[in-house]
Formats: sequence, C-alpha cells, structure tokens
Amino acid sequence: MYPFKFRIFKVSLFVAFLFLGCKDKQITKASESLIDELPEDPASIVDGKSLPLISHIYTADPSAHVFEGKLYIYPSHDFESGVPEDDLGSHFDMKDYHVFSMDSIGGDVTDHGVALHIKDVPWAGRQMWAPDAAKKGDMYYFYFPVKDTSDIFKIGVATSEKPFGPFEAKEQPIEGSYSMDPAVFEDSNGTYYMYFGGIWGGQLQRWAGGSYKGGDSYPNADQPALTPKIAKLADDMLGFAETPKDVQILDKKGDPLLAGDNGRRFFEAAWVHKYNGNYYLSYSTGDTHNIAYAIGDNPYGPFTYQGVILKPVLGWTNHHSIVEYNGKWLLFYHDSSLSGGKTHLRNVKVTELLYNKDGTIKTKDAMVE
Ligand code: FUB
Repeated sequence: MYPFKFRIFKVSLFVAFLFLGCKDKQITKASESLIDELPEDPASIVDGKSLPLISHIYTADPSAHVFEGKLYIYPSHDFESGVPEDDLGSHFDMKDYHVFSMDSIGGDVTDHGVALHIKDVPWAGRQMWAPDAAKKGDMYYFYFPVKDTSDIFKIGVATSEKPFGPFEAKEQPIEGSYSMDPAVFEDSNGTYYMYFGGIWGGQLQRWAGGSYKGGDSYPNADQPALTPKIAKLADDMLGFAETPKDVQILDKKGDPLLAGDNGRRFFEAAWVHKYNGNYYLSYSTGDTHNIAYAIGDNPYGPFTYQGVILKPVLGWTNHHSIVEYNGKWLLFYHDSSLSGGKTHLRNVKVTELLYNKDGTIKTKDAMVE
C-alpha cells in the first residue's frame, strides 16, 4: 500500500476537478440520503470509485443535456416495487420521473421533484423506463418509454415550458413508435433525430418490419444483429417525420455485427453525440454489460464499431449519456453501489470522457477507477 500522501499525488486532474474542496457537495440539496453516511474524505474516492451524484432516491439511465447554460439530468427513477426479477426486466417497475440540475460537477445537485407520473399518462400501463429530453425554441420535450395497457412498449412525449417540468403528456404515444430507450440528438443544422430500441425486455425483437408480431423473433447467431432505430422528428417535435429505419453497425471490414457477437452487438441504450464532425453512436451490449461505440459520418450511419467506452459496472445494466459542458466531455452512467449491488436499485454517476488524438475514446473501467 502506498503512503497516503503518495496516493493523493496520484489523483488525476479530473478527480481533483470533481472533488477537491467539494466535501458533501455530491449530496443533493433535497431530502435525506438512502444510506446513513456518504464518505466525506476525498481520499476514499481516490481509493475507490466516484460517489453517486444523487443519494436520496435511486436513479438510473441518465440522459444529460445542457439547457440555458446548466446541466440537466433526465434519469429513470428506480424504486423497490417488490416485483420479482426476470429476464424481461419486470423488476424495473418505475412509476414516475424526477429531473435534476447542477451548475458544476462536484457542486450541488437539485432535485426538481416529480416531472411526470404514470397516472398522468392516459395510455400508460406499467414500467416507465429510460427517458430523454430536448429543447426546441422555448419549449422542452420529454420522451419516455412505457408499456401501454396491452403491455407493449411505446414511446410517449410530454411538454413543458421549463426544462424540469412538470411535463404534460400527450393523449397517445408517438405514432409509429415502439420498444424503448429513446435518445434525441440535435444535429448542428437544427434537425432532431430519435434513436430508440432495445432487445429482450425492450421488445425490439417483436417488431420485425416495423409491425408488432406478438412473439419474440431473434436472428440466428450467424445473421446480422438487431439494430437500434432512427427516425427524424417532425417540426413540432411531437411525432416522427419518417418511418423508423435501421441503424447499421459494421465491423472494420464493413460487415454488419452478428447476433452471436454478444461482446459488440447492440442491446439497448443508444446515444449519439458529435465530436470533430463525426457522429458517435454508443450503446449497451446488454448481457456482456459494456458501453460500446461506433463512428459514422452522418446521423443515419452506417457506424463502424470502435471499442468499449465503459466496462461493466456493479449491477446488470449499463446505460449512459455523453455531453460537453464547460469544455469537458462528460460520461454520465449508473451503477448499483448505493443499494449494495441490487440491479434494479441504481444511482447516477459522472466521470470525464477522454479522447485519443485520433478521435477514439479511452476506455473507462468504473470498477477500478
Ligand atoms: O431502467 C430500465 C432499463 O434498464 C432501461 O430502459 C435500460 O436501458 C436498462 O438500463
């Protein structure tokens, strides 16, 4: 074991940026923590991992955006519903969303309260999963997946004049939407696209050809894997301007990733950001628990697989977002450290995303950093 001073010396600049002088500030201003005490000594972060950003409720699937110069986080709101765990994710039985904001990393996190509740979505049945948000003009649009009363995942939209809501949901889901994990990307020319989809509990495998087939249908291991979907958003942001299309993810030889390539193929949690004129599609590989990424030269792809951004975290799921704020690229993600490893009780974290000179991304290992 290194002497304490030497360990401090080894702290990366970013950890210093995150935590030095910020004792206690990872705790949200609101309410009490779910755990008795958060570590206060920055050295505990050096030896361990980033602390949860929010600790008075469980949060997951953080979609982060900069609106009006502030960082906003749109996460899922995990809670203990008592629903038994299964491969379809029935234990993720969330009922509402909160929105959080922060002025700086390491500063206070504000919980703006319930932004949308399932009882206020006329078509909803159960399971409010990973949401996202967008701003156009003076309006904010909140996109959320929830199962309808027939237990089929669709994507809804709700609006507000404030980035933190409360949001008012439309009477019906977005026409032509299906599956889950919406992520809205605004291109530099002001065009908005939604990426969505996820397999297993996300039901994408029931939508071959874009219509609901009822049963699961997966490609064979040697066939191209299921892909995320993309649709340009309509001018009013309330619907699709086109029929959703497949987003191709290719290997370096130009062949589609195969369904049996579990270490690299798409599972859920698509996110797109733009860096140096290139489009980066990142996603969870699900049962191999990585956040992987691929690069393309336009929002529709094809995208060429590059590698892993974030290795598996504590808990089964891995879900992230990437945003630039005050000249730094930030990777928001979650793990289950606050609940001692319970997969359905997660907490949001953040770390800096670093690029190599050639535009590839340095891999993060959250279990050891
Ligand atoms: O939070 C419920 C689901 O877990 C999300 O929609 C998936 O991406 C996974 O994180």
